[in-house]
Amino acid sequence: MFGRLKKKLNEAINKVSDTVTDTDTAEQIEPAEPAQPEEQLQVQQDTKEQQETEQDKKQEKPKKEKISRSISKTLKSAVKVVSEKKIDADVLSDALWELELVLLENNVASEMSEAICDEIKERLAGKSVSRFEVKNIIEETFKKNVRESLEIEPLDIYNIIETNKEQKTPTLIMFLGFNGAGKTTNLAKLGHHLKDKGYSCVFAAGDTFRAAAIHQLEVHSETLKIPMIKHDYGSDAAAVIFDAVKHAKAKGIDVVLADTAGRTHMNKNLLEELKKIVKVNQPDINILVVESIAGNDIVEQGRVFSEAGVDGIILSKWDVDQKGGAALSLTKAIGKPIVFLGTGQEYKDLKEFNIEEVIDNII
Ligand SMILES: Nc1nc2c(ncn2[C@@H]2O[C@H](COP(=O)(O)OP(=O)(O)OP(=O)(O)O)[C@@H](O)[C@H]2O)c(=O)[nH]1
Ligand SMILES: [Mg+2]
Repeated sequence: MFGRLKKKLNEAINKVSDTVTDTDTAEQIEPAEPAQPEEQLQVQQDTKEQQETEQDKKQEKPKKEKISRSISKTLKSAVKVVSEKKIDADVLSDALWELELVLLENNVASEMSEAICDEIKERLAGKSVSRFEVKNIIEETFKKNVRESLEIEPLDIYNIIETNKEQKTPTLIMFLGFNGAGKTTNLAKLGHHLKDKGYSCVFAAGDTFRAAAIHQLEVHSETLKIPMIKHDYGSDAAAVIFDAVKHAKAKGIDVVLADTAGRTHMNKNLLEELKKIVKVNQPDINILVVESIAGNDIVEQGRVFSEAGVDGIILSKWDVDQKGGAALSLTKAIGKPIVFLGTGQEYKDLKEFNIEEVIDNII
């Protein structure tokens, strides 16, 4: 995940850095001195020279000291000459245009790509900065924007479960999403995860639509030793989930994990059915499962399923190395947090989402 974006981003950073190759010398000579705009540098230099000359007049310095001072002066002016090499606005524009294309190709939403490039331009154009600083500024700007897009109020599943437990009510977590997104598999993984944390669970076989869907969940139920409530194929999904919640209340089970049929925005009936399931059962948490490999489609999926209500996202198939920017665009588009990453096909392959880890993965 993000492998290609990372590679391209580094290529773009190198390209912009190449416009300031000469400033490498400045870094070697005086790495600690922050680069400054030309005028500012000149003013500072002049003031310093004035002060030094006045000081010289006041005190008669020994000859040796004067020599070392002149060496230091020569070094300083060398630094000044090389760090005065400004970044050419046109060259920078070209490089940033390429960076923007790379971001777009990787499904980073156009508003975010534009914002990143505009900010980099503002911070670099016409400035005298070292190659090292160019790299830092580009990385910083990118990370800042990614962090902002992912920093949405988190969904604390465990807190919701605990609060409901205090009121002796089960927590209903319902899985929504496109056909084949990974709903059933990640539902089973979450069941395994919650059981590991000491919560009791029951599955609700709410996909009464697709042939073999009930059987698929039943296999997970048997393997994980988590009970399951099911009706027949073709029956009312809202009623199955309702029964599972009733069962959980009667047995003091902490969490109901409800599967639903995969559906697309093309299928109005199935979307209406989903809204009905939500209305009847009022889930505590609706989890939208989207494939991280689905590209920008997931933004559209997010918007459609938001009509039924989405509280959090599971990004499935994170282990399949593909374009990653769409995930950032999705959270920004629907304003809901990514809660877990699906990282494989085994029960253990569910990872709590960590912003900093994802950011470090990109750059
Ligand atoms: N590599 C990988 N495969 C996954 C992941 N999550 C699910 N899958 C696979 O994706 C395929 C579809 O998963 P399901 O859980 O059946 O998807 P679904 O959304 O329930 O599908 P429908 O019920 O048909 O809409 C299966 O082969 C899963 O093993 C994941 O995180 N990584
Ligand atoms: Mg399914």
